[in-house]
Amino acid sequence: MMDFLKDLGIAEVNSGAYADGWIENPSGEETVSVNPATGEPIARIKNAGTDDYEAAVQAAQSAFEKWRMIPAPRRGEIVRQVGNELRKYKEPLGKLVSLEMGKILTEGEGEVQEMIDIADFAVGLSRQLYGNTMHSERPGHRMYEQWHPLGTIGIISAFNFPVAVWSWNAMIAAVCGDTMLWKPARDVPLCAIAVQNIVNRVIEPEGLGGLFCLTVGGSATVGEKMVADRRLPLISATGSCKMGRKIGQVVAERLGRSLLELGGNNAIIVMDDADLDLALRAILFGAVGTAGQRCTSTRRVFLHRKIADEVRDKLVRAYGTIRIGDPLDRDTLMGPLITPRAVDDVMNAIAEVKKEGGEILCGGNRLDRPGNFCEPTIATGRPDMAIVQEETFGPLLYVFTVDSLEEAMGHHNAVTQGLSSAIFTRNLQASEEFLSARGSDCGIANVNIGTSGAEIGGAFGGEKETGGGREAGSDSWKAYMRRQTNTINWSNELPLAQGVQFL
Ligand code: UN1
Repeated sequence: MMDFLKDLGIAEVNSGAYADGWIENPSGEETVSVNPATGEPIARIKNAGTDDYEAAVQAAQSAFEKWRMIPAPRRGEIVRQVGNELRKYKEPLGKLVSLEMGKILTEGEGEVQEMIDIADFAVGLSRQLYGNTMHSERPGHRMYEQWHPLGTIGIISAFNFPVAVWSWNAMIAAVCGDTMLWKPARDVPLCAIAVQNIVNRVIEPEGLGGLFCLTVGGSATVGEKMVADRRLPLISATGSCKMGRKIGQVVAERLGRSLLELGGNNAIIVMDDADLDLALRAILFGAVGTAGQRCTSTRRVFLHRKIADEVRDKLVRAYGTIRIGDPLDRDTLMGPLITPRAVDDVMNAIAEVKKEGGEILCGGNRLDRPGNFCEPTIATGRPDMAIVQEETFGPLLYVFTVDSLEEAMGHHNAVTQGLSSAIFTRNLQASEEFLSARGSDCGIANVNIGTSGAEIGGAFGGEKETGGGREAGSDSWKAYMRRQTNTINWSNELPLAQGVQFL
C-alpha cells in the first residue's frame, strides 16, 4: 500500500458505509478498486448492504434535526473548516483521484482545488441566503419570503469527477442546512472513502457525524433505494442521459425533486477570423483532456471552410504528439479510460463511424499494453450521422466543415443534449449571435474559451436531455432549500386580498 493512501486513511480492506461513524463490517458484497492504468487492484471495499443504507439514512435524518436549527453562518464555519482540511490534503487526494479514476495529476489536483473553491464560495453564501420582501396590497401587512433547509439530500455522483461534483452539492447543501447521503460511482469508491475521512476530521469533533453520510454500493442495494426513498426530498444525480431518465421518472412518481446533470455533446465552432492558435489549444484540452471523459468534453468541431484544412491538419499533427501513459507521471497528457468496457465503447463508435461512411483521420486503435488505453481519435463525416448524435465517453472527436455561422448553428443545436458550447471568433456580431436567444441552446456558452473547465462561480448544467439541473455557483443553492412566503398582519383589521368582502 502506497504511503499517500495511508495518509488518506485507506487500508487494504475498507468500510464503504458511514452513518455517524464508520460501520465496521458493512453487509454488502466486497468489491475491488482497480487501477485503470494497469488493471491491478488498489484496495478492497466492503459495500453497504440494505441495513447499512437504512442506518445511514437514519443518521442523516437525525443529524438534520440539529443541523437545520444551527444558524447558517455557523454552518458556514463548519464548511470553512472542511475547506481547510481539503487544502491540507490537496496533494494526496489529487493523487488518489489520478490513481483510481485515471485523469492526469494536474487534473486530479485541479479537481480538489474545485472542492476548495466551492467550500469558500459556500462559506460566503452562508451569509447570503437572501429572500425577497414584497409590498403587501393590504394596509398593516408585511410580506416576505424565507428559505428553509429541505432535509436529507441524496447525492449520486459519476466516476469522472469522483470528488468535485459531490462537493458542489455537499458544500452548498450543508450551508443551506441539509444533511446528505452520498452514493459514489462503482469504479471510484476509494476517492469517496478518502473524502469522508477528511470531512470526519471536522464533523466528528463537533458531534455532527450524520451531516455527511456515505454508502458505497450497487444500484440495487443503494441507488434504487435512494431514488425511491420519500425521506430524501431531493436527489441530485450526475451521469448518463439514460441513467437520468430512469432516476427522473422514479423521483417524479413520488413527486420528489431531482437535480439532473447528464450527458453533453459539446461543440466548438471556429470562424474564419478566429485566433487559430487559441482555438487549437482549446480543442485539444476539450477533446483529449481527461481522455474525453468530462461531461463538458469537446465532441464536435465545426470549422469554417476558409480555415478548415489548416486547423484539421494542425489538429491531426498535435494528436500525434499527445503523450499517453501513466496519469501519475507529470509528462503524461492522456491517461487511461475508466474500464475496459469504456475502451470497447470507443472502438464500437469508431466502427460505427466507418459503417456510416465516415472516415478516421487519426488514431482509432486500442493500445497494446496493460490498462484501458486507446489512441485519441479524430473522425469526420456528416454531422447528422447517427453515431455523432450520441455521447461516446472517450477521446473521440468529430470534425466538420461549414460554410457559415448559420449552418454551424443548425448542426450545433440539432443534437438532443445541451450542456456546453463555444465559439472562436474576433467578430462581435458572430459571438453575440452565438450567445443570443436563437444561438447556442446549451446551459454553458463560451466565447474564445473551450467547452470544458468551467469555474465554480457560475451555475453549472444544461438543457434538453442534459436534464435541466444547475449545480455549483450563482443561485444554484435554491435547489437545496424550500421557499416559504410569509405574510404578517400587524393591523387590527382582517382585509382580504383582491378586495374580496366576506362577513
Ligand atoms: C463533469 O464532467 O461532470 O467544467 C463536470 C468542467 C468541470 C466540471 C465537469 N469544472 O469541465
